[in-house]
Amino acid sequence: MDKKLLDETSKFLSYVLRHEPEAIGLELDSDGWADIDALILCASRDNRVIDRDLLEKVVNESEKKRFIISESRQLIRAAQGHSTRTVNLQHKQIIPPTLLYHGTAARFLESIYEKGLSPGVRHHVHLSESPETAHSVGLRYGKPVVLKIEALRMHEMGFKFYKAENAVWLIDEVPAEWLPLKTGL
Ligand code: HQG
Repeated sequence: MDKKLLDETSKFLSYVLRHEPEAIGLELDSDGWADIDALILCASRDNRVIDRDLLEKVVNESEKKRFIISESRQLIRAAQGHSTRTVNLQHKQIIPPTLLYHGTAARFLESIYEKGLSPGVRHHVHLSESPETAHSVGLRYGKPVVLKIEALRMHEMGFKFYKAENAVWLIDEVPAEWLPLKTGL
């Protein structure tokens, strides 16, 4: 199948399953699930031809495992990254590894060191297990910088860490005092 079609459909799914379901008249439940038949119908009203075959391919071929289809094969949701307030995904709270990494762009550092890492429009700050992944996340916004976060120590101090179904780590915020010393960047 055409890679361009897969990419476009993936972007469309991110948009409606994470951010603006109402843009196509779709309803998500509080766990973020959308009915697949309803999604296909709403998309077709928006002049987008999506069928189950295409959806399954996007889900299976997403390297980041962005989307999940339910066991019943009737529902689909984004694993993480939501901004829509209608969804309140209960991620699994678990003990993090010693270190986690946040990838960002150099131009954000001044504000980050002033205010700490905040989720912005999303529901959580995103962290990765590997510095390489964090590096590629940072690349999306400019000159990448990888911030090393002492996750286990934060957990011991009472911060809650969650892991999404696609292995992205989530935290509500990282206060500035938990950021690595700027001189070490
Ligand atoms: C930055 C992708 C200024 C933050 C990736 C980031 C990820 C601040 C940007 C997932 C700040 C938000 C999430 C502050 C944080 N001042 N800037 N106080 N606090 N920032 O895209 O983490 O392809 O919402 O560093 O792989 O970049 O969508 O978050 O640069 O897992 O599946 O504000 O998105 O996955 O940007 O990326 P984002 P993110 P998908």
